[in-house]
Amino acid sequence: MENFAIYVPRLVPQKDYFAPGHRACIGCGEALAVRLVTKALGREVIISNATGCMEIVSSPFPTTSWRVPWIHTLFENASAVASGIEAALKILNEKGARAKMPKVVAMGGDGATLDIGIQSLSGAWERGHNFLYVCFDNEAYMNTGIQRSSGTPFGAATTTSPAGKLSIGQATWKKNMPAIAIAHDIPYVATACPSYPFDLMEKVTKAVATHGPSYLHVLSPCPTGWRYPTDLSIRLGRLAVETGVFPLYEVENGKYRLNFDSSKLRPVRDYLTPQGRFRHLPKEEIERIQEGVNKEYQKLKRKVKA
Ligand SMILES: Cc1ncc(C[n+]2csc(CCOP(=O)(O)OP(=O)(O)O)c2C)c(N)n1
Ligand code: SF4
Repeated sequence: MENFAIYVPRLVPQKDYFAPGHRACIGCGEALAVRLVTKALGREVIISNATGCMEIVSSPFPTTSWRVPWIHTLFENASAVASGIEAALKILNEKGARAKMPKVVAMGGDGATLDIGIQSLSGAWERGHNFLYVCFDNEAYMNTGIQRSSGTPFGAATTTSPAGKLSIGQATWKKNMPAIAIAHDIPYVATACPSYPFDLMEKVTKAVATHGPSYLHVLSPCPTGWRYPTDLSIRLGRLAVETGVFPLYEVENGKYRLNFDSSKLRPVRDYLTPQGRFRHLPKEEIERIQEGVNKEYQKLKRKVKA
């Protein structure tokens, strides 16, 4: 602990732009992710934030947790609003009104990003707007009561994909949003997790230094929706990476790099067992998930080698 006190303040900005006192659940991985992202962004930023847990817990009237300019947007237009802010700043800059351009960042949950906001995000990428989009992926629509999204993994029980005699839980495989971002040929795409804070903050810094659109997909463990004890969030994020369920990688101008590579991944069982949302899964379904993870991981490794 003493070592942390000496070294961490030298490595990490001490100032927080996401203030404590917000209403996130105890142990929320998403709130930690937002705190780390905003630390790395610093003060010179404008944030467009879609509806979802982080917006709800941070802005109960008349209070706010945001110590930077922040606008609450709808699900469907967080990227359109960020595009408009970026375009307006560009004009102001050209007219000489501002010496320095603040960074522009849009953010939302997996429902806001993979489902409802995907068209305005795709349009912004197509037009080449210079902003970072961060998806905080807790793998369901948590804020309205744990409904499944297209980011919910196969086999997870949610309130709209309940496990039972006739149902395995979520019946489809998780939508691969980073692959969709990469297919837009944008200059920077990366995955991250608050369980690896330095990796996460470095990627934020890199993404906002990129000219053009950048995308960061952050796995955000959620004790409430994933049904695990509140002190396991960091452990669960690490297990997602160590099992290959959520590989940490980045793609810079089409070049893939794995940030955490293990010659021998842990079995996915280690990641699934502590979570109540997978409690009902029989052995053969866990094996099926293991096969899916192996296949996707090998596919990623081939891209890294190419
Ligand atoms: C167009 C629209 N549909 C539905 C809602 C209701 N709603 C508010 S938050 C939310 C869930 C958000 O899920 P996600 O984006 O994954 O963020 P999380 O709460 O999980 O962080 C829903 C469905 C809404 N506000 N707007
Ligand atoms: S429901 Fe999950 S993501 Fe939302 S505030 Fe609670 S722990 Fe965080």
